[in-house]
Amino acid sequence: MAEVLLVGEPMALFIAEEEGTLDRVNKFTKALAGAEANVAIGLSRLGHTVKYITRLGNDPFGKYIYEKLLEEEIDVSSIKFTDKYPTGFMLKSKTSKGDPDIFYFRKGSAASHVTPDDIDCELGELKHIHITGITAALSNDTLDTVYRMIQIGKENGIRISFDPNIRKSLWKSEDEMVSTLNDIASRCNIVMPGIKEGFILTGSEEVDAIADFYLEKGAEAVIIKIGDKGAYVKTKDKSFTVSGYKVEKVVDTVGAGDGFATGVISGLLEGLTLSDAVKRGNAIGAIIIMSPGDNDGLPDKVTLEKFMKEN
Ligand code: KDG
Repeated sequence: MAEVLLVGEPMALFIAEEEGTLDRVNKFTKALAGAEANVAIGLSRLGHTVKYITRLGNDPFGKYIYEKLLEEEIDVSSIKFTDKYPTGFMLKSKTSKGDPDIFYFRKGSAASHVTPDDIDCELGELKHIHITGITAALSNDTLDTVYRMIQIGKENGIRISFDPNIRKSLWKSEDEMVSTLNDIASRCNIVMPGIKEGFILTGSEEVDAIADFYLEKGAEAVIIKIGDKGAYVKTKDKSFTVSGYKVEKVVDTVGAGDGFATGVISGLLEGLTLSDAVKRGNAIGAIIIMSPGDNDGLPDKVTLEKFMKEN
């Protein structure tokens, strides 16, 4: 097993080349999406070994995604192909203001049929498990898989980070979403919500209260993303804010949270302090929003160091 384990749904992503509503756009560029795949790519580019588990349809999107992950030197040895279900895909609009619109074609996809048995039991070098709420939302099987990952982490003393990554359209109801995501969060070591997600999940707008909510439930560290202001961090012993980086021109905000998680996880794997790991998270979060894709902007070590030195 690699240093980091991720399970998720990768999708073909079609990025609008012109502004306007998705039904009106004529030209799209094909890319790869999927929160966990983004983090896997980010970590691999920074030199970490990553195992990514999913199921893909035996179709052109599945082949495209598999090859992309291989190119990124990710361990894909446990990915299964199926003739029964298709690979999901999604559309993303182009916008100069705020977040783009997205539309999914993923219901009943191959990845939503991932089960706990898809996870290898051999641990080897495994040091970190990263989970997002997207995998939890896809189906009962993928939710069970998330709990299996947590069990593996807990039984073997492996650090688990959790990004709620709220996607309301993937859940049956808001109540179910909130209770499930909070239950998962309470079993993980590091919880990383965005401030708006923190409000949805805890009912509080205050970073300190959001952090306390999860610390009281058992998390060791809560890291709340506060947009261009950076991130607020709280553990049992201390709390602090790590300022964000200035971004010249925001091209596309999607993927910022995955870039942030990449920075935090890689920093911790390399022995950085929590504060320095979060600083790296802020840096990668800033770099990624200057590119149109969800992961094309993820830096290698040289690019990351240059950005952090110059900004
Ligand atoms: O975090 C970025 C992801 O949102 C994106 O790549 C696609 O996984 C995705 C989703 O479900 O929105």
